[in-house]
Amino acid sequence: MALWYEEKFDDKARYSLRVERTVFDECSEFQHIQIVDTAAYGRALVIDDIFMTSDRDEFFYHEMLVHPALVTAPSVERVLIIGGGDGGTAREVLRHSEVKEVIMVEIDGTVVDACKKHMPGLGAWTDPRLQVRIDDGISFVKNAEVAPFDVVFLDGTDPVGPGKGLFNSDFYRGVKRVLKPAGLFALQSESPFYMGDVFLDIQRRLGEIFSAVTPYFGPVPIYASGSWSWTCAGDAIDLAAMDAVRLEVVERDCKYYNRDIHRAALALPNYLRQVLGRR
Ligand code: SPD
Repeated sequence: MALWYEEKFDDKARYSLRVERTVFDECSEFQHIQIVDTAAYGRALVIDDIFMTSDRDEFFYHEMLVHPALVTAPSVERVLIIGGGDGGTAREVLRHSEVKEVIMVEIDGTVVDACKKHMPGLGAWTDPRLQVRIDDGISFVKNAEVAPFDVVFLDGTDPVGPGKGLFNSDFYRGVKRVLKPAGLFALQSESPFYMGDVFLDIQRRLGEIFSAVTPYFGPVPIYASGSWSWTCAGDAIDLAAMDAVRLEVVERDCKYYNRDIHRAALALPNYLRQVLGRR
């Protein structure tokens, strides 16, 4: 009999994938981590029963989290990633040759070890510019004595488990503390359709801390509803101003991202213009 793995979006909807084999299943100090072979998406990482990423569709999510910020930030030498334990975000960041140093602060070493072993294609773990610290990202941005970053990425889970604290204003203030004045903060901001309340809450909180907040949109097939959003925030950002050289180099090898996708992703659908008061 076929085994189906189910993510419950809420009490009204679920998403099911046929699983051929479980390759990793462990509860860490923080969360339940599974790596499963699915018939539709290949190998997939699941945390606390929520699909995080899969070999087949990960490029949508990681390219869209990373490149809009990295082709528009004034400089990209020093990059901080909070979360991102599967390695996909760091891999995309490291594709930019102007990036000199990437610090990734991931709370759960079990995710890093499991992904290195079972989903090795996701990461660029041997790149000497990458430094992985197994530590709490919330306290890192609040307390760490570090030189400021050009760009900070948040690549966490949904607001459950250890990921909850990554969706509040204190954390966002911490991010601002470690950013250069013209720095840029990019994060995944959930499904605007299915998790509209979380999406709006993120926009509102960021808007109280940064002078510009720009959401943008794209597909991530394995996530709730498939319609996803990311957001860039900063005090001096212009997501429409793409650096021609960085763009040219990076878009060549992307599977999803390119300059047309970048421009189109910034378009606000009417239902969101209305709720965001941007009519
Ligand atoms: N609904 C799941 C959202 C998860 C976002 N982060 C995924 C991690 C991929 N690197």
